Amino acid sequence: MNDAKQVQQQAALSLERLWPRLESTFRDEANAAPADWRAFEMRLRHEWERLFGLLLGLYGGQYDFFYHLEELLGAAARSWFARPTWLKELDARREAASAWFQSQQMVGGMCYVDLFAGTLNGLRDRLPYLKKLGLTYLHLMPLFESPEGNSDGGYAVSSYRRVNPRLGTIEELAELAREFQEHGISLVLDFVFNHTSDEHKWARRAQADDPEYERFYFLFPDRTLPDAYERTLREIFPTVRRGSFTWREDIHKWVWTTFNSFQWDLNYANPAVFRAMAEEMLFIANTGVEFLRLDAVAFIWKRMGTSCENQPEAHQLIQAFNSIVRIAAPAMLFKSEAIVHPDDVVSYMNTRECQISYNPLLMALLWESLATSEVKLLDHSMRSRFRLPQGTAWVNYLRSHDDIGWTFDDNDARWKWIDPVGHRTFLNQFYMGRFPGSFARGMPFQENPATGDARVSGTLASLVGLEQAIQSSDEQQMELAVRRIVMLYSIILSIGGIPLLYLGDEVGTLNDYAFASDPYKAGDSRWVHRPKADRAWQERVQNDLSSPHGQLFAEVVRLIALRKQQPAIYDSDTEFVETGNGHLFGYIRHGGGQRLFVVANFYTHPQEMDANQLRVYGAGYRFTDLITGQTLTAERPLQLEPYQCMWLEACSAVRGKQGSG
Ligand code: OTU
Repeated sequence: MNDAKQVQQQAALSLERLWPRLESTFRDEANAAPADWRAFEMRLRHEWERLFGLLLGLYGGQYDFFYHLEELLGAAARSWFARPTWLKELDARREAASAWFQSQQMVGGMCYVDLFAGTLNGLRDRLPYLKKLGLTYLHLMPLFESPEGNSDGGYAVSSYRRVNPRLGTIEELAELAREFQEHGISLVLDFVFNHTSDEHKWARRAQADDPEYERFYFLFPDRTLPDAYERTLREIFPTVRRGSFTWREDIHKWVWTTFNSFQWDLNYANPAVFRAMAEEMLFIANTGVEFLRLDAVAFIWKRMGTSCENQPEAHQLIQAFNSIVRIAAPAMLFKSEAIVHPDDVVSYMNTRECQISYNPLLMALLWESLATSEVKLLDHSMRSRFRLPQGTAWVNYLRSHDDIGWTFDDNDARWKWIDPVGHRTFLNQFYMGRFPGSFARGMPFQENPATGDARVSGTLASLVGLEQAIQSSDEQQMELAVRRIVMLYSIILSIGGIPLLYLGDEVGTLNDYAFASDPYKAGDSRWVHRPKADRAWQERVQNDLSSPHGQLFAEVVRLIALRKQQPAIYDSDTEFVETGNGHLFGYIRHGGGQRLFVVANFYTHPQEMDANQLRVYGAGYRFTDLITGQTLTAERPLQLEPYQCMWLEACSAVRGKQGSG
């Protein structure tokens, strides 16, 4: 008998034993809501073999495996009974149309509750603004209880069940989720599951020498194991402290801390950790989250002698979490946050693991093309790396709350005669404004003295040159900066996947250097692009078309609305094309009876594309550029202004669409 068969049999046998026990535990609930119980049973039976197989692989060797299994199923059932009716209705709707998030109607936004709107209730007041932008997806940065002072912007969670009291309550969060859902906006929250804060009750118990909770983390009495691990670890936050371990004088132990020293890595080799975190996850799911952003997915499994990133078990863990969600909160999907090598980024994406993922490669290479004015690396990389497994979608972004890291593949670069190491140094210099002629005003993040590695902080507007242009009152540079932003947005809005706006960028918010005087933020340059929204200013400039901010805002709103009218942007593949001009990036989208040829000029000077190529890629002779509304013919070469992006549709196709109503 082969392995798969054996697992199948074991799965069936164990369910035969576990199910009656579950039935008796939940007899009262099942009697009160028999249809609910049947739905749970159906989903459980459907998922069981997969979930069992995954957990057996991860934890089958543990003496208390079946105990954890039974507890886990109990938690799933409890969570299902506690799931609000509106979410159960959403579950059914989402299951019936599982590709819903691939629609061109999707537009994402992200913000910090406090910085954007003060509190959760304040955020509810901003609903009209979010709707004006056309958002259908809103990622709220970590909002659970976390340490006072430095909490890594909330990425050090002290309780997954209590909202930070400065922002509101868990009830207010649930109300917001429901209200926003009624307005077509899906809530996105983080699952910070690689680590907890050192103030989480589990960490507190570990600090009090409780052996059960010491096993939740990685604690070491001396440097023997930390030294052995560090031989192959990458330093993630080298300016916080060297290495990945922190000495705790109070308990006389070294603690594994991949990120800040107050973020304690969880030990998923312990089945109790998996079970405990699964329960926290289900609790979060029941507040009304539709996309759970899995923070730092790459790091969750450690193995001596490896980088402890992207281990096979990391995938199995996410699949197991996913499987539990399919049983007890099926509307919820996973978003992967893996800012790692492009091959690894894609490895988290499939319907059984993460359905959506940040696209850090597109993000980094758009910035790369902007710095070099050339699209060869972008074009070459996208050709082989943009395609995704069925049922998954990219989240395409220009800026997030984090730094920009240059995560392209070294061989992709070499293929285009680019030296990857030297090129990264150039890109860092360029965006830190240290390169002659650079328009950018970025700041270094986590510069590693040992390797010379660094990443870049800064707002979209400051990185494309708006800050510098405004300071020197250079109107021409201001216009170019706005054009750069509009071009970049035109790409992420049309390339396929969910475009994601970092709120504030749509009005060209500049860097805010005030963080340097806050002792809790000074050491982390990412705060330069996390300013508190100045609402009075924003309302003033937003509608002022004489200001670059107002011009930008109007254009962003218009482009978002335009995207939503293009069936070609729905799902399907993107075909990248050779434009014959090193400054022009081009791709074709087709679907829903429409064909769009998108071309973008990454140079500060006007550029041309050959008329023949236009005819071939555009499949026609006369075109409408949907962005300007201009009609053009392929009798002459295509002319693009500096940083212009065109969405070209052949005129016959336009007529066809009208004809079919
Ligand atoms: C994530 O980012 C969050 O987005 C950050 O805001 C947090 O600080 C961090 O996790 C810890 O919770 O290093 O610079 O390669 O994959 O996980 C950002 C590392 C980060 C990334 C990513 C991490």
